[in-house]
Amino acid sequence: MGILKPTTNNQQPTTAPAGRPYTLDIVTIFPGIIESHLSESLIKRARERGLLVVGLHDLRDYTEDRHRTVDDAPYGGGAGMVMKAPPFFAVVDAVTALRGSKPHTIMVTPQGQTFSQKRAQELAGMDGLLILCGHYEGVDERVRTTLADEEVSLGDYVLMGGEVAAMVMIEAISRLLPGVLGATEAHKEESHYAGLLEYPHYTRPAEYRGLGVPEVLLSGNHGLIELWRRREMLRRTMQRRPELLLKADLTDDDKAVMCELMKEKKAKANNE
Ligand code: 6GU
Repeated sequence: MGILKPTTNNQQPTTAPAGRPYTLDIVTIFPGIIESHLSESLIKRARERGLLVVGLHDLRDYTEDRHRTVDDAPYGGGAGMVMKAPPFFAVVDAVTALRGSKPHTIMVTPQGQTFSQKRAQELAGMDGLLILCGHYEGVDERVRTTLADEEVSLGDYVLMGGEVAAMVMIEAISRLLPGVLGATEAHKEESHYAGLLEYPHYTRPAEYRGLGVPEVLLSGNHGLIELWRRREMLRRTMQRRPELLLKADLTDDDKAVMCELMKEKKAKANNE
């Protein structure tokens, strides 16, 4: 498989793209794993609307031998195989020619810096991205040092290959591109909501198997509902991820609510 062309359809984009589309190039020996992910739902729609242009590149298309070999035994001996440098150099050259300049290049590897929402935001602000997925025991060091601008990991555990990690990054970045999310969802990304966990959501029925819905949500009083939601965001964040509060944008009202929540908690503990 060569380059996956951006999806074309006859529909007019519902929103005109703000500028040039974001270009996302992915290099892998398992393009099939990633292809389905790029052809569904939110990412599919972003491509159809011209917000996102995707190139999926099979590393084996850039080998020169009959067997399309991408790995070899390590110099110095030892178990396992190492992914060869030349196919990576060739594919990066091809992507550079295709896009007019070399995109910011990320190697996904458990040795990288841990991925985060903040990094996703920064990467979404670039023109595009080239993601290199590694496999086997490792990748020739010259790929990391010469081709990759950075190495990124999802966390402290080891996956079999970089494809799933790349998909996580693609999804986190794509939803932040201008126009990809609807107005309401995009609003939540803004500072008011950022940095805190979400409040609980409910929808009909109002009672199900004896389980109710908080009265305030049925009241129609939007001011009270806003206050309740903010309070529940603070409550959840305090309970589950208190360290997030250090970086969150908190108003004086928030701090007052947090004091109340702490008193509530103390009173409860005393009653038990
Ligand atoms: Cl980016 N790659 C692999 N192979 N394993 C991982 C990872 C990446 N992030 C966490 N574990």
